[in-house]
Amino acid sequence: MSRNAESTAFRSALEVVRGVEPRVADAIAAELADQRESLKLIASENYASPATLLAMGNWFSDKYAEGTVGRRFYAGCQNVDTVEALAAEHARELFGASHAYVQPHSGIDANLVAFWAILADRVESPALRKAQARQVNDLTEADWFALRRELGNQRMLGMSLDAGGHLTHGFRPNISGKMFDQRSYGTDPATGLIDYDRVAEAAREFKPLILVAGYSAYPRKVNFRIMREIADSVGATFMVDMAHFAGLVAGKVFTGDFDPVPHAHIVTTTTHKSLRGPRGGMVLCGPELADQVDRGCPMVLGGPLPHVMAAKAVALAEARRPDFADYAQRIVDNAQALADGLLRRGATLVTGGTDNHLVLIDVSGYGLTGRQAEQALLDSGIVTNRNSVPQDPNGAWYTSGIRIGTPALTTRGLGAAEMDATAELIHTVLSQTTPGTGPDGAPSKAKYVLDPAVAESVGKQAADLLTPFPLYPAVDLG
Ligand code: DSN
Repeated sequence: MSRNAESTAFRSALEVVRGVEPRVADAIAAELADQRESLKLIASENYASPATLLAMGNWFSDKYAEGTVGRRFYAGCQNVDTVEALAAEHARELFGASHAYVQPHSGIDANLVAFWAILADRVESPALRKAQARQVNDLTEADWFALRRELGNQRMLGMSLDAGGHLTHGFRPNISGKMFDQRSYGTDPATGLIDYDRVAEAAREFKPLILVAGYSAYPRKVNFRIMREIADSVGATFMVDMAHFAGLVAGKVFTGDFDPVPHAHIVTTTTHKSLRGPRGGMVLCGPELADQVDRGCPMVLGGPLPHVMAAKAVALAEARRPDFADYAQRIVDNAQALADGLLRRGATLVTGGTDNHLVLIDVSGYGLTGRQAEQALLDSGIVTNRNSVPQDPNGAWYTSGIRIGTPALTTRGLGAAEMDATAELIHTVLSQTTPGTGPDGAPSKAKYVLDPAVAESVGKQAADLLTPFPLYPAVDLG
């Protein structure tokens, strides 16, 4: 697409929206302006291509398509079949998987599809068969307990949330923690790294039906070959949630023991993080689980989102191009440059560095909670999110960590020099912020004090850093 065509497309779209509800058009334009101006370091976010964004804004949104390609519960799905088949084909080719299911609307949906596929494959349960005929959301609490009794309180072993795992891997307030009798493995307190011997020991003791690997805040590679051996040693199904690092797998930065696809029985992912596609999810598996995975809708999902599947096909096609491998490598190079810059300036990093796309700063070294640090950085034009660190004394709300990631800034074109400058800006803000007090004068985990002149100066430097790397440079909304 020519640069002119991109600009015309987005301008025309906004003009049409503005004709109906100008406030929505204004909010869309304001979102682009905000994203252009902010130093976005949220590890789970990215910037999808204009082609991916445009593939979502069309009449595919109007179509119901429950079922799978060629076996729909609605007539007239021939064009949806085309885009779903294309997205699945690109996914299979990109990741070397024998089966891809591209309907999940999000990461949790992808994980629920995988959980139910594994249960259906492994457990004989009349209640489960009954449940499969209905939407999961229709089940009452009593139904859930009956189902769980019949399924024998199946067990799941996943990485704990504070060690970097994800809430859908069995965290109690999440449905996964209610579906399963769950136990978690953590990281070595001395190194912050996964201790595979401890995982094996937990697996031997607990004998899970499912062993889950994957993370949202662990800054290191995981050895999936070893994890598979552990799963096999206790007869568990090995599932990997690669949502955060799918782009690094697609770009062949994670290969061999670190590529989950050849080692796991089933792999789930989102499509919008390092993979740089539209918001959504996906499941990859071998032939054994394919039929059950394809029952995702209606077992777990509502009608598929054909417009998003069209965008997944576009983004996956982009990820198959040779330049995506270069992009994926630059994500990791940038994360390492950022980590080195922070370490040189005295920051404490969980595990002492990174070998993926993210860095986890333990901000207790600056005398701050994650919440204080997050807000002070935001005041200074740096967008991050607070995150627990292992054995976090401040819990999941205030936390002691700041998670930063490089997929988005790498998409804009920033490199090692800009990462070092970013480390300097982060360090400046964190070292000049002090904890504040509440109205009663008591220490507060949320309040903080940062000289507005420092915030303004850092904000200006952050904006200057971005100036040579415009976001969506071809798009001029006028
Ligand atoms: N919320 C995503 C993240 O930020 O890691 C994961 O679901």
